[in-house]
Amino acid sequence: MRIIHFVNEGRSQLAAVNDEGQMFALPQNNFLSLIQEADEKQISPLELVLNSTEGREALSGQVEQMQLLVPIEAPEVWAAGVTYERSRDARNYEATEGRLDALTFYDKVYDAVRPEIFFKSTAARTVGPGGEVQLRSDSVWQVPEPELGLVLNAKGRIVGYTIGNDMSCRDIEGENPLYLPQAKVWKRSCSLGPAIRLAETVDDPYNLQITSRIYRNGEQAVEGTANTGQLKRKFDELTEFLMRDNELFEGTVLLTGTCIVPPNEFTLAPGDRIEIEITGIGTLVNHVVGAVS
Ligand code: DO4
Ligand code: MG
Repeated sequence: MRIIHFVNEGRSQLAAVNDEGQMFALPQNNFLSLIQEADEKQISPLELVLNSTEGREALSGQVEQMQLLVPIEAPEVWAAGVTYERSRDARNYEATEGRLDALTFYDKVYDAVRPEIFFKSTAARTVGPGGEVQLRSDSVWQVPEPELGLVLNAKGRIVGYTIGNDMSCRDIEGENPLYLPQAKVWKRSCSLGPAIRLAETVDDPYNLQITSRIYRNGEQAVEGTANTGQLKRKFDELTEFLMRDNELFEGTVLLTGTCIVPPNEFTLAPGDRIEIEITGIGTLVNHVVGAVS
């Protein structure tokens, strides 16, 4: 069961979409209200959705025709890093200008007990499906990072899964790891969507296929695939560290790290179209725009 947030006759609305593609209107206006209500009633979001849609007629139309909005206005988006071998190797390349001869802090964090977790975005900096992600004006090496996103309630329980794009500047981060916040956080540097798959309806979150494609001038420029089975960490391990001595807000999203990195010579350009697909969640599509001052 997936939850979408869309515009209907000028108003935003939620709907549940079952595996047959049938859509059912939900009374809650947004996903935050849905998880809050489920918490108050001490039932799972899935139970609440099933109770709310029981006996209702399916909506006409198909998800592909809807004007989708960001599925959750996450108060905070956090991200884990260097959780896949591919990411560790890419960071080592950036940080050593390709020398790859000495042990780096990326090697260390990959094997350490404590994972890398950083602050990525706020609701105001995050765009939704079909939205425009923006490039930084002071970077010449920018890439999307396709990631599985965990949607958490205030107690740190995973209530759903979504797709995230952790837009990143490889040159800024590679120059000095202390520049990480600038390599990761700026206007429209994060996107989420197109839907939230309710956690209880995912058979095995460690076996989800992730595919990323970047189109330039209508032609595919880059494609990559990976599987969440390649993740070095467990989701509970990541959420446990995020919650340590921290207050978690309802609807926080935790991105779980990238496993797909474009070839080293590739950098995003205005006009590019980014597609990120994850099994059972859908395809997140975003358009790249140049820096806007
Ligand atoms: O160490 C920097 C960031 C890593 C990251 O964002 C990732 O692995 O996805
Ligand atoms: Mg990342």
